[in-house]
Amino acid sequence: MKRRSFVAKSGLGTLATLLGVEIVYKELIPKGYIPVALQEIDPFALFKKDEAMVVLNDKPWNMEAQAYLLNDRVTPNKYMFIRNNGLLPEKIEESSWKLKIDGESVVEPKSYSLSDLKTKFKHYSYQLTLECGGNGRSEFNPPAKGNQWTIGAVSCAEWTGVRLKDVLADAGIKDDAVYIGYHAADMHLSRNPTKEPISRGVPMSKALQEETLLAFSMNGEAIPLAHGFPLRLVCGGWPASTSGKWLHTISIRNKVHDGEKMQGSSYRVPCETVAPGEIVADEDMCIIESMPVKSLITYPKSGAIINEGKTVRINGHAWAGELNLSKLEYSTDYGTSWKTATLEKAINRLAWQHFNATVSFPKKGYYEIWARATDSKGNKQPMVLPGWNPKGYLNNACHRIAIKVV
Ligand SMILES: Nc1nc2c(c(=O)[nH]1)N[C@H]1C(S)=C(S)[C@@H](COP(=O)(O)O)O[C@H]1N2
Ligand SMILES: [Mo]
Repeated sequence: MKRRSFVAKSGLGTLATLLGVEIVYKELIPKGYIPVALQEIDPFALFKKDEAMVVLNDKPWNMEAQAYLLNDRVTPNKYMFIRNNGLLPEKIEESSWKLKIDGESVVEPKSYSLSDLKTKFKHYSYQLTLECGGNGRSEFNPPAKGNQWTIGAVSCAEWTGVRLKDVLADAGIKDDAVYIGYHAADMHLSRNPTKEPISRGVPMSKALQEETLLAFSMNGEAIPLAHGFPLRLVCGGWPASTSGKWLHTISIRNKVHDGEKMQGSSYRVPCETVAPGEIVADEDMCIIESMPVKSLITYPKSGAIINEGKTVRINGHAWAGELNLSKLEYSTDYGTSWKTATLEKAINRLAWQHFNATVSFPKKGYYEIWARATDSKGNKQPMVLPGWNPKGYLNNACHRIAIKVV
């Protein structure tokens, strides 16, 4: 995508937010005129992303990593995918930011400033895997509409904040609570203030988990704007769409949250497997909860060239939603035989687990290395595409890299 086309569509408000300055005389800018600074926007510089990240869309911004960029144990901002459903919030004032707890099932609606949250509640840090439900969508056939993610819509950063359960307990939860829903400050693409780009949530059991955070830091710093500054809900192991960015409200609901993108085929898949392309009735669709078992070979880069007789050490990560991994295997013969890699324990629950193996090849030629993870319940990644669904979610097929031995 050309740089100019990113910019033509971004608004002045977004520019002001990103640059951190007011655009003086903005009301005098002629209609249709693109300010010079907007023409020169470099999304990589703006979001502090590595230039090898791949932009899938600029309105809204969507950017993914490549496998070899995700080699760090803890994902730094520069390699973290961006998935926005709407436009970035245009004005964020940290000092006046409030988190409201409301809903049918709150005992007493309550508001907290960021400093209330930071001073009244204990802080916790966890490394949490966030994978977009649509990661891997590009491979489905018939194709699924939406961002054509390949493998790079996953991250595992360290998030610091307070536990959602501590804040909910402070406000008081009624006995009939079943779900929480988030509301956030980003804007609908139509700029219609009565519409929300996304407002999803999780059942109380997930909301009350120890690792479910109201986070104000990522990797030891303020959360970058694109990832939800100044406050974000983080629900590790679940579709990352449940981790609301730019969070201003949590509603405690007495029913399944019915916010934007909770219904229809949004973040829902057929409860039972269907044939590719089949039309699925609404009542036969189920909300995606814990993400399936998956892994990624992050070193070497696909296409690596290795000298004959040399071994190569492969590295990667594996994750399985709410579960731990029991095994990571790799194959160099298209899945005919598998060897076991060394799999480390997770640093905390819901963090991805690192693996490595030393791989050798019998002779010169083209090879592929395939990785396959198994979770603690014995579920294995499929070697090829798993169950088709209308929106192309949950593709957890084995990751494969190409190797040339010369
Ligand atoms: N407020 C808000 N929160 C949001 C989104 C959004 O568009 N707006 N996108 C969701 C989706 S679909 C995903 S996959 C993750 C992406 O998080 P990231 O951009 O920090 O990687 O944020 C989720 N939280
Ligand atoms: Mo997502």
